[in-house]
Amino acid sequence: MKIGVFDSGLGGLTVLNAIIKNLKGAEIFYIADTLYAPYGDKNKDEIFLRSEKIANFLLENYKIDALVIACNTATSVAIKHLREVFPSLIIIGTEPGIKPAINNTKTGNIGILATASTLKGEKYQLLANELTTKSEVKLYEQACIGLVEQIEKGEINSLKTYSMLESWLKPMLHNKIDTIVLGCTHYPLVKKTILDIVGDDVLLIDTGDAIAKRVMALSQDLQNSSNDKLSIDILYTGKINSDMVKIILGKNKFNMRKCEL
Ligand code: DGN
Repeated sequence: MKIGVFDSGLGGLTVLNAIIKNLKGAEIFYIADTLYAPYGDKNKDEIFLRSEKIANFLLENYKIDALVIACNTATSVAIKHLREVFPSLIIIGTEPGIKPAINNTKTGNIGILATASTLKGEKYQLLANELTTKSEVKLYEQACIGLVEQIEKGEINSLKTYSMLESWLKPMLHNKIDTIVLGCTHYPLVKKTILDIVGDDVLLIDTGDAIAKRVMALSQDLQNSSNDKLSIDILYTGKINSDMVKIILGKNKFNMRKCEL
């Protein structure tokens, strides 16, 4: 099976990690669209255009069987559009795990950390409305402006990143949240810092595993999924922090090169 995965940068690698943990063999082509990152402050048309270009590139060059949008922002804004433009491509999106958060919360107060575009996006709004009208929970949404940029720079443990997170999380603690949804695929990379601030009693929900399960099911369905070798190609459009890529992917082997699209 050939799988295309994309994000604006490093964040989608947290999803890629979850996918490869569960898959024996596949050819994976990951695009870090760093030249156009972050997506969080781009408008709808720009995100449509980038998503479309990336899907086209992966189809033409690598004949992918499925595309994973490893980015909440691009999913929230553009998945509907992509499915219209590429009706025969299997497209798996990423969305904040509000449902598992509702199942977990005891206080009824849930924190949602995401980019401004995700929170404004139609898909997120519909999901949040639908789920909160059916239950008693209250969502405390926080657009984490600048956090993706900190992570892209490799500032996972810096003082600045800590105080940004603290300024968003302290008010949430005040509101007795016991569950936090990591609504951006970059945020699992600062999980430790978040837990340092909120404490281990708060559950953090990220969506990598849920997506990996869907990819697994797909690989069993697809007839050409029998290759038992795993190959990972990381392509990037602008600059990339290659040390961070190595840290995130750990001992997994991968090829890396720049591409123009
Ligand atoms: N990893 C992306 C997401 O899940 O939303 C970050 C998007 C961005 O570039 N801000």
